[in-house]
Amino acid sequence: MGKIRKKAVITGITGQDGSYLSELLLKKNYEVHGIIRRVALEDKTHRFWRLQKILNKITIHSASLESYASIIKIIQKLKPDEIYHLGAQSYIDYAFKDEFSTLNTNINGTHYMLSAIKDFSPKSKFYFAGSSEMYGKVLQIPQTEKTPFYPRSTYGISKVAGFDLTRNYREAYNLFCASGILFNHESPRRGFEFVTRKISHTVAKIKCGLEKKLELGNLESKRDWGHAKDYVEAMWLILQQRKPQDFVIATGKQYTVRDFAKEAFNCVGLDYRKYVSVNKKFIRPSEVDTLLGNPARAKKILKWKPKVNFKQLVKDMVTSDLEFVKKQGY
Ligand code: NDP
Ligand code: GDR
Repeated sequence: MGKIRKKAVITGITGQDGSYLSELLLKKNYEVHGIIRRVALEDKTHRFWRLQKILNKITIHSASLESYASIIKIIQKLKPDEIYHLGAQSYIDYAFKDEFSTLNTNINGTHYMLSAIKDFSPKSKFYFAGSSEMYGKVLQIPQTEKTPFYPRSTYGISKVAGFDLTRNYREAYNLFCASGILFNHESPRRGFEFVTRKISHTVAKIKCGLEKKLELGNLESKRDWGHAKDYVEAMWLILQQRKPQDFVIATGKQYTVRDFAKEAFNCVGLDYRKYVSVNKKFIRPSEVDTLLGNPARAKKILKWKPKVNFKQLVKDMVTSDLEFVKKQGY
């Protein structure tokens, strides 16, 4: 008789992290279930691009993070061992454009998941995708699990609310609910609207003669950038602990947007100063100027540390986008 497979449910499975996490869990012999919204099911070619290779190994369920009724049906039926709640409106520029839906999806979605677990599957372990954006206008450098939050966007506010809800369900109902406070993590599967992918993709287009310039916003903004493949490993480790606890997941190193652009152009033998300019339309109404995490606790307790450094990350993204542009022609 084979060992019983652990069952995991992932919201946001079509996203960058959802796809890497699915691959990791499949490698660990989990039964992987994904919750997907209807609109995505209707546009499989575009929305499922990150999952193409594993689509026949996972089970897809259609539900909406905006509907409690649709969530409970799935949680009640599956009673999974682990739930990774990654589904969210995650792009900060958009959070400024549509504050209401960002708050609704991110806060209610998390609340519905937690409430469904409490009432229908209290043994499930729950992971919440917290973010360094919760620190916003930072009150301490570097940021640890004890640094107070000061969010600067409705996205950041929604993540603080999700973090507090997760902690409250842990304390009030004795559930295994834990948050990772993840700093920026990137990869060739990053969405095109985020700055790193915008840079790597445009660099590839410039190198192939399909584009002439790269317009960015705040070049001096500082981020602690890691590789998504390393960060989904940390999510899994957080749910393997005996006690539910929250962890900062970061590299402990910081670079500016300018550094990222410079390194990306270097990868193809070009000087970024000839191509990059600032366009005010990409500057945010309230910016998070600097983020730097201290991952000491994760290192000590989870035995986690990032394997990919900044240079390797940039190279991975640019190399992959060169292949992408050559193949797709855009
Ligand atoms: P992505 O933006 O790549 O993926 C987001 C996922 O959420 C997609 O599957 C998307 O589905 C789903 N989603 C978005 N809006 C809704 C909605 N209204 N209803 C249901 N599902 C929705 O994000 P990442 O993979 O990069 O991030 C995963 C999680 O981690 C997010 O919660 C993000 O906020 C958080 N996070 C990310 C960090 C990072 O640097 N990447 C850092 C810290 C936290 P669809 O395909 O249908 O649009
Ligand atoms: P961020 O990621 O806001 O940190 O959120 P993003 O890549 O969008 O911005 C990083 C920094 O770059 C500056 N910037 C630009 N950003 C974009 N998108 N486009 C530009 O042209 C540009 N020029 C400069 C931004 O102002 C910012 O300072 C990401 C998301 O994945 C969140 O979901 C997650 O929680 C956080 O990371 C941690």
